[in-house]
Amino acid sequence: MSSENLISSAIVRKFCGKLLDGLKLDVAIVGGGPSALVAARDLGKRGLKVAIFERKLAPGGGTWGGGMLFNEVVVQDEALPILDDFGIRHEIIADAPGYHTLDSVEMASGLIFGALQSGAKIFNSVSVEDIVFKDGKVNGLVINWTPVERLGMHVDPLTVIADCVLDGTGHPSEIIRLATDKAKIKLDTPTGAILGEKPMWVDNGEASTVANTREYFPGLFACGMSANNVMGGYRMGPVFGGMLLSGRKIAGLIASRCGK
Ligand code: 48F
Repeated sequence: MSSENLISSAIVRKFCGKLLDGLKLDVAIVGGGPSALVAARDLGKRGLKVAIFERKLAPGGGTWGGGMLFNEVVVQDEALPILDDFGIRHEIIADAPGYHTLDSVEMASGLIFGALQSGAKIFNSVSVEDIVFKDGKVNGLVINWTPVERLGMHVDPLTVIADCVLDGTGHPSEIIRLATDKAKIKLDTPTGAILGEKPMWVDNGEASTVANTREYFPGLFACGMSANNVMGGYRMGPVFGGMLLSGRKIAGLIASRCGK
């Protein structure tokens, strides 16, 4: 066999094995932002079969660009143990007690690396376009290649079955939106619907991100900005402690749901 052929067949075989294994999961996570990456790592470490489906080529969500493309972000004291678990460096801000800066590229790459090293899989350039909904429960995801989605090609998708689905899609809460629009489910919110994100209020937004991180319908969970959008929390901009703590909280909730 030629080198060209050996290389190509190795990639195809390896990827197909990974995809086959990813078609039935304990936890299917949509979106690879910071909250989802922390959740994936914590769940992977607990031995759960978990995969992230991320629309973009590069996972990491809103972490890469820092604040307005100044590639530094801020976290609070409470989130430092999570950064330390991933081996991501941070620096105290002398004149802002309780706050620390870190390089946003180190954060994005560190979170991705940590999630993968825990055993979680990441399928990038894959968009989730629908949910599997059977017997009154969310049972999984409907996936397709992002280029297929972007080009509007008429190509049928594949499905992933999962015990738990985590919406980590950020501000739009895409999966919970699909569930309310198409499956007509009532969420565990005061109105049964998505309340919608409020404008910026840093301290309030950070606290509500963690408080709003939970299960909103049997088998359907939300973390990060998605949770905040569902429960009408405030936004907070380039401070990321709440996102990291949200990922850790949801992993704990899902793991106890799965008996791990
Ligand atoms: O928004 P995002 O970074 O998620 P997050 O964990 O973090 C929010 C912060 O980055 C920032 C903030 C912090 O203060 O406010 O915004 O809530 O990442 C969400 C990821 O989900 C992907 C999207 O490409 C992004 O990388 N995504 C969204 N919808 C889909 C999706 C979908 N339908 N299928 C696959 N991926």
